[in-house]
Amino acid sequence: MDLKNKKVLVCGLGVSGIASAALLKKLGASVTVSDIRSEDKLDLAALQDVNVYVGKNPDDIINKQDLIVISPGISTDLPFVKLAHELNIPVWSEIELAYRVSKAPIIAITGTNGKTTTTALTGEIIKNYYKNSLVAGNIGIPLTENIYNVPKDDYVVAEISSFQLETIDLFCPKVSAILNITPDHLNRHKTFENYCMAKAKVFQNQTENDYTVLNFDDKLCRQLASKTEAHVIFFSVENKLDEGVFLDEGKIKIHFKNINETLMDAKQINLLGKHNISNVLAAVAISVCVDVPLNIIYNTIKDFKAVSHRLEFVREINGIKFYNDSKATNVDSAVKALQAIETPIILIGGGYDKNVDFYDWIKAFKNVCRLILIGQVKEKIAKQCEELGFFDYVMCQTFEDAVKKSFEIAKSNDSVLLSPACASWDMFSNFEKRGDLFKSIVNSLA
Ligand code: UMA
Ligand code: ADP
Repeated sequence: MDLKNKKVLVCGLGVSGIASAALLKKLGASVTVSDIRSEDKLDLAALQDVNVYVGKNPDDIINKQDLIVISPGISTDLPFVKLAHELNIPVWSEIELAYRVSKAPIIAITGTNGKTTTTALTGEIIKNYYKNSLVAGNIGIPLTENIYNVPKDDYVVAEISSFQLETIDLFCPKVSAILNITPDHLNRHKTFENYCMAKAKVFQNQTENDYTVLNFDDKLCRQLASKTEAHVIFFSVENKLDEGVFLDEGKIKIHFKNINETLMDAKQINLLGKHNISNVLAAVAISVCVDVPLNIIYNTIKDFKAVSHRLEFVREINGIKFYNDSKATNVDSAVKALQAIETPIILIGGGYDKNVDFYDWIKAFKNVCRLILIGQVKEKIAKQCEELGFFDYVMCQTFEDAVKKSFEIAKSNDSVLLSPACASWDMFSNFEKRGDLFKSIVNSLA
């Protein structure tokens, strides 16, 4: 679609909306921006020469548009989105707009957990070979912000969420990857099936000239292999594969694209837990798909460290190790943290209710000697703990009290782990604020 002089409505003025509006202006569109927040709560300074419609949903102006671009945080269930569909006005997600203008091929990494870690690592590898590549997307930098400038021979490495995939049209990555699929965001997608379908959209437009990288160890991912037209490359920590990237007796092996090599020993990875080996295998598979030399892949992995708030080691005080896993905002990620730490654990958990249950998390409490519960969902978790016969929990009203309590209870050789299995939005504006406060309280305890 040639966007020159087209009337485009950008919905949501967070980072995605602002970047979309700026790009659309550059493309010559006539842009209106909207947000449910009022003008005094918005930072409109970055946007010039746009119409502004704020303080409510844009139902009244939908019929005047040629195209709607919506931010990922906006639910497609809202009446104005349905109205646009009824009027046959295309509704694009921000990543669709980015795809339409990109000269460079896109690597799209999705999954319930491990997206940021895998995107950050893959991004480092790709940039070490394709120097002008871009790392962006759900990782925090909107795809529309800089994608326009990436040369055609480099790559865009994009972390992609289920929210962003809901409203794609032609979006087609050269390489897509689905790392795993477990229940999350059910307050938005309503059913697990809808959530899986949103994830699978990442490969809906791929052809046999593209690659879909899938986790062989995750049953749902494995089953998706039959649904993509692209060349499937599996990765696996648990199984030796005829074709793919896998762990064999502690070594990472690559067996595809006429390569049959051992890349490295998994002990050389500076990340905790088997789940992180899985992330590394995915990054290797993606990088081999786009022909990065193995020595560059190896050297980048060897130097890569945990991204903040992902099972991040904070410090040791009196023999007690403190870990910040604030980004564990769902059950599966929190289970992985418990599996990665071998000492007795004082666990801090709870937060915002995303309409999931916690039984699988509680069943993984093998090393947990005390659970400290916080947040909106603490009673629900306590009830489910009791149903499963786990009574070693205490409740705290504030986050500060929870961290101090953990220090009081912990003994030398224990670990204190903030891995809440919940989003932070009941007490914090985001998981970074929660993790940063954890680190600063821990540092003050010393
Ligand atoms: N808004 C409306 N109407 C609504 C809802 C929201 O107008 O019905 C407005 C809000 O008032 C606000 C704006 O929309 O001004 C916020 O838009 P947004 O929520 O889409 O946020 P952005 O700032 O654009 O950030 C988004 C992603 N946010 C979400 O998906 C919720 C960021 O991921 C992403 O980094 C960024 O785009 C760049 O791509 C965050 C996230 O939490 C980190 N992602 C989820 C996750 O990782 O689990 C999916
Ligand atoms: P995402 O961007 O998908 O949220 P992150 O890399 O930010 O992924 O990690 C989020 C949480 O999930 C952290 O607690 C991290 O330790 C955990 N995690 C990372 N990789 C995996 C994985 N492959 N499977 C399960 N949990 C994971």
